[in-house]
Amino acid sequence: MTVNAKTRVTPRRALLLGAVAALAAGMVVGVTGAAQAGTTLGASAAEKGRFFGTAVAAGRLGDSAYTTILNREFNQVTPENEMKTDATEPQQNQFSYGNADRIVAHARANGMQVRGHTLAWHAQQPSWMQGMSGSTLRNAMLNHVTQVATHFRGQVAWWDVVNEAFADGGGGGRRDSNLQRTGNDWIEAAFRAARAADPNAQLCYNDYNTDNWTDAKTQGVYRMVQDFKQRGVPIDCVGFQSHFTGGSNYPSNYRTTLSSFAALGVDVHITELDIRNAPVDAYRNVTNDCLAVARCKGITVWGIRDSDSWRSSESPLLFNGSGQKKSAYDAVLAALNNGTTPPTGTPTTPPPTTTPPPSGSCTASATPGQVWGDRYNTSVTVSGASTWAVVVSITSPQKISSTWSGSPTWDGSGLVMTMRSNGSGDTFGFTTMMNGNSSARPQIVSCTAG
Ligand code: 9MR
Repeated sequence: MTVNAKTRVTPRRALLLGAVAALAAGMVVGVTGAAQAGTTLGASAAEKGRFFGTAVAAGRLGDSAYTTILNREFNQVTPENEMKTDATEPQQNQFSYGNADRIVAHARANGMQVRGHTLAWHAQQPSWMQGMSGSTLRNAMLNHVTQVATHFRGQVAWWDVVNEAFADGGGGGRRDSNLQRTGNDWIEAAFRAARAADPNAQLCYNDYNTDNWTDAKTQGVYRMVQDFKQRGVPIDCVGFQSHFTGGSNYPSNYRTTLSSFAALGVDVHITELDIRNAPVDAYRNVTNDCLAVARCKGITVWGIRDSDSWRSSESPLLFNGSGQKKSAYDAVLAALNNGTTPPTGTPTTPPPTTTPPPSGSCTASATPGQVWGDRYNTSVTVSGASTWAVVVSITSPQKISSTWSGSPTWDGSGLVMTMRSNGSGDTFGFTTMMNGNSSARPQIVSCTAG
């Protein structure tokens, strides 16, 4: 993937270009050497090493009021509907790329990167696919991934390979769907097929209601990404749709969610941002949360003007129906201009793994301790209960060789330890022998009070 000219403009180059343009216009400029604040979302985000994008509808590309804002403000686009399965393969093995190609051509002509959305999803399936099951569906899905990713090879920077595969609610498990019923490995199969078809595209998992770090759904996706990274399943990024309704579901721990996923070794993206009534504070905070996480590489809003939105009655976007900037726009631009440039090459420290507390339960946080050539320590701190049982699992062939400050019992495999409080406080610890696997780390499975 080549970096396009628009995102490659460095602050110094932007300053020089601005100075040259001003001189050409006969103005006298004082070059101070300080980077200028960006005056558009895309330019300002680019100065911070990020993108700022929007969902785009092919049907609106003929609307000059729309394209004026699009071309001025954004350096990334996501086709809102045009790359979904029903659009790209309306009849089995008959592919239809007209509208998607139009968006890609517009993006490339204007120096914008493209996020492909989406290759495998339970929704927006063409009718021929909806009725399929088993290996017939699995093969059809993999063929779709291969064909579409091949068609757009070199033109799509990121693919939402799989969209919305986890269930809402408390279980943290997968959503039931015809794809899920082909076998739990359908997601990794889709990622492998996408990598084979376009080795240079960044491959993302994308979902909604995964913003609150303590939600079971967030933890379920986290465990899947962690597992994929440990087993070498090709995944590069996680998208947080972030369709917020204002106060309640924009969680105060959103930044923790972004940084926790980033610490797994994936980029994180805010992929479909819109917020009911576009509150200034929430838009500012979301922007700052992204800027605070070095691997949060960009923000995409889900439409340009309120009138373009899938929920236009809630006026959730940055431009009103007349194309004027709203207060939330000013807040986002100011946050981008105040933001810091992410350090490059800075190692990320994994945050403690935390289990969400079921009601009446407790929370256990694991902190990495000393590491030797053949073994390492982990300490676990429990909050929310004075007596507790914490279940910890390790990865074979690793083996826990000693523990302290708790009473352990083991399952038959020796890989799952239940540690009970023994009156010595709220912290326990243990040593794990690596036995040749130096990368796996213990997982907190649950914390039960009492
Ligand atoms: O904004 C999209 C709308 O025009 C479509 O009718 C709808 C159904 O395909 O999808 C909307 O976009 C969704 C996105 O693809 C996935 N996350 C939720 C978005 C809003 O529903």
